[in-house]
Amino acid sequence: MIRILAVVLSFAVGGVCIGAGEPRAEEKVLNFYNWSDYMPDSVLKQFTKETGIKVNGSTFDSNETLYSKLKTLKGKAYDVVMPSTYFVSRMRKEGLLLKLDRSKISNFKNLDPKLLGQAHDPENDYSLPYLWGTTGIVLNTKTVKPESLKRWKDLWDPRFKGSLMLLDDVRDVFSMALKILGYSINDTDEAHIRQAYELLKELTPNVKIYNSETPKVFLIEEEVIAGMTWNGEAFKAKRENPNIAYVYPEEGALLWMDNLAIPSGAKHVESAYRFIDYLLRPDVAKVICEQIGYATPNLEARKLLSKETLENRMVYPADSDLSKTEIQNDVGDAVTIYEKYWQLLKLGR
Ligand code: N2P
Repeated sequence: MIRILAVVLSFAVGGVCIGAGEPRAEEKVLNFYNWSDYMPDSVLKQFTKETGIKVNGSTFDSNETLYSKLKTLKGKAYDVVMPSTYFVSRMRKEGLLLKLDRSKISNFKNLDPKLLGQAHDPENDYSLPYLWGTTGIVLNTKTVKPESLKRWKDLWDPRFKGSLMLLDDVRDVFSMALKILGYSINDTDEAHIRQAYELLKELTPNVKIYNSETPKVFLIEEEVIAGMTWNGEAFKAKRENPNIAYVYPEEGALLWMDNLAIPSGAKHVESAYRFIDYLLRPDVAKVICEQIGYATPNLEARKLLSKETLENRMVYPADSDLSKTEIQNDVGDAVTIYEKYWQLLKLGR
């Protein structure tokens, strides 16, 4: 009876039941958990068309949300996820990611060796770069003169009272303050993080909104006149509102990279490999870069990009834009210190 029930159940969940003892083919489904506004629909549709694999996409707006979902659901609900470098470190150390079988990723060869083998995953055993970018200053040239807003610290000017947007992202916001103070954005010293918090408290009167899900909307609709954002969000906003400009702050922009990974509890591992391999195809990576407005780590795709994209500093920073930048790394246990001050800041204490 129990056996019959098991067979019926496995059928009911949509599995292709071939018969006792034979391997069960994987369901043609992929559960993809990605940053919001980070993948063109056309790219997902094309994947389904080519493979017959249905993509169930859902989105998050911070690494912290992604991490807590993976923790609570033991990574079972998703097949492909997109942590930033510093969360790859944390997730792989905690056993949340599957060790990748490179033989299933034929397009690995297209990736820029300079962006592989980084500290967060030295052998890229658990993650592969998807896009990289910066966090910098955004402004609306109709109301703010670009010459008047060149430094992070300029955002503290009282003329911006109640009119700025900051990312709803603990590490980005604290990194800005740490940069102003001359510390590393990966600082783990509580005294320094506290100093950053004190500085950020002084910025509070200028902050109208914290948002990471749809920053471009607030920019397009001119609900804020300046602030902090990710380069691709400024790129997408500028497409619809030509007054939007992006500035690499003098103290240094923040550098980050987001990565494809398979959670250790993933149920559709074959689909996950096919998807990752598809995303690393040059023609696909090119469309992603051009539509989403972040730089691709795919060298073959880069060769296909228009001159216009390659020369657009909102997408590809010039070398000089990257002077003084630092890449965000895992801060280990200090993450709880950041969290504590972030909560205080958001509560206005
Ligand atoms: C896009 C999110 C960019 C990710 N909405 C920043 N790491």
